[in-house]
Order: sequence, then structure tokens, then C-alpha cells
Amino acid sequence: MSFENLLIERDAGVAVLTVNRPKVLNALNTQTLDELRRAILDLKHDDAVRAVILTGAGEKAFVAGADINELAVQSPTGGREHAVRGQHVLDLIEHLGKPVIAAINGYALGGGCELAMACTIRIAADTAKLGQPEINLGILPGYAGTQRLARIVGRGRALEILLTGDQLSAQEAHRLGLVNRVVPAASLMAEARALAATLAAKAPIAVRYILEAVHKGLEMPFPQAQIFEATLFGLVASTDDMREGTKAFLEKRKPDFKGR
Ligand code: CO8
Repeated sequence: MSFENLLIERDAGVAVLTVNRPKVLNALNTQTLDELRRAILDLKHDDAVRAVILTGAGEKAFVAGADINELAVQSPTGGREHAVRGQHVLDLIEHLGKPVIAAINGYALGGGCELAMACTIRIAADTAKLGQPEINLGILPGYAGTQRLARIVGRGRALEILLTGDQLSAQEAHRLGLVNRVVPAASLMAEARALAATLAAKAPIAVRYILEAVHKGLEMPFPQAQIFEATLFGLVASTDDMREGTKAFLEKRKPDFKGR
């Protein structure tokens, strides 16, 4: 599978996906979104991949948003289609069934912040800037940013970020819970790779069910979410990895999970 605007590297259970349009600060045009969709589906079905890192090419940007050249000429129906397509790609990332770490190496604005929010865990370089500046273009986020941001940082904080369009420093984003960690820019990829390796060594089916229990469960009424969790718990009890995990504990050794 070859891409024009995306780089993929796979090593020891971890795939690194890099949005590669540094001349426009990795802005997401239609083609890049489609390449992301294809790459994510490919990684979903690759059993050798157990964790993914998503980042941007160059030192300046993670993703500076949707490509404003395309937004400037969109029609109402085209704009709706574009938003639905983008939402679908971000849903695929959220529901990949494997952890996706956003390594935020610079600007994560608009669609870039939305992309990071669809990831499982966000690590930001201390030089990164995050925000939803759509309001300054006379538009609103269209890749579910209004929804994910409010769920991550709370309604009041989300409204302030969305209505001012202000850029947040990495430290401020961390204070608000928008990013999990802030690290020196020079060690961002090393930190992301170390976390990805840790997650890649966990039992893949249990990882998948935890992601499902949290993401799907949060959209259900609490009693149904509890039953959903209990059902997944019952299912995971059928796996070789459960037997290996419990046996390894009792034998005082590290487990070797196979994803079965
Ligand atoms: N789209 C297209 N080109 C971009 C984008 C973008 N989002 N961001 C930067 N670029 C281009 C610039 O035009 C510039 O190109 P050129 O060299 O040809 O002039 C190049 O990248 C470098 O950028 P700057 O010279 O502006 O770099 P600065 O360091 O001066 O500024 C900023 C960096 C602050 C990041 C600035 O580039 C900026 O404000 N960019 C736009 C940020 C933004 O508004 N993002 C939100 C876009 S809207 C969006 O994401 C909506 C998502 C949902 C859409 C739903 C579907 C309808």
C-alpha cells in the first residue's frame, strides 16, 4: 500500500503513521483523509500491529487543521459530505481496537486537534500548541470536535476553547486534561515509542475490550454499560491470554500474551 501524504513504519508490534505534508503544516486535504482511512483499516487487520503512534512530519506541526484551500470553496452539500467523511475516519481511529498514541509535535489546530482527540492517549511536546480556531474562519469544527472536546475537558472549558479559538500551550492543555503528558520536544518520539511498546506487550484482546468498554460504555446508560462490561469480562475469560496472565502471576514470571 503506497501513499503520497502519509508515511508508515512498522517495527516490533508498533506502527508509526506520519502525516506528511510539511509545506502546509500537514493540513488534511481530502486525499490525506482518504489515505488515513485506508492506512487505519490496514492496521486494524494486521495482527502483528498491537499499538499505533500518529504524528506529523517536520518539527512545526502535528496537523494544522483541515486544508483551508478546500474549505474556502466548499458548497453546503460538499461541506456536509466532507465533515461526515472526516468524522468517519476519526471514528475508525477511535474504534481501531488497538491503542493509538498521538505524538503531538507542534500545532494541533482545528481538524488536527480533533484528530488528536480521536486517539487513545495524547503526548505533547512542550512546544506544541492546541486549539480549535475554526471560529476565526467563520465556521465550527466538523470532525466531531464540539463533541469530543466537551467530553474530554468538560462543557464550560470546551465552550471557551471553541468560542475564543485561542491556541493553548502544551502545559495549559495538560492542565485541562486535553493531553495526558507533556515532554521535552526532543524526547517526544522516544516517549511515544516507549509507551507504545508497553501497550503492545499487553494482552491484545483485553486491550480491545477495555477500549470498547470505555468508548461504547460511555454512550450507554450506566446499568447497560455495566452489563456490557460484565459480558466482555466473561468473553475475555475464554482466552488463552487470561490463562497465561493468571498462570504467569502465580509462577512469578512475565506473561507472554499471544492475542488468543
Ligand atoms: N490549510 C492549508 N494550508 C495551511 C494550513 C491549513 N489548515 N495551515 C497552514 N497552512 C499553510 C500556510 O498557508 C502556509 O503556506 P504558504 O507557505 O504557501 O504561505 C504554510 O502552511 C505555513 O504556514 P504559515 O506561514 O501560516 O506558518 P506560521 O508559523 O506563520 O503560522 C499557524 C502557523 C498559526 C499554524 C498558521 O499556519 C495557521 O493559523 N494555520 C491555520 C490553522 C487553522 O485555522 N486551522 C483550522 C482549519 S479549519 C479546520 O480544521 C476544520 C476541520 C473540520 C472541517 C470539517 C469539514 C468541512
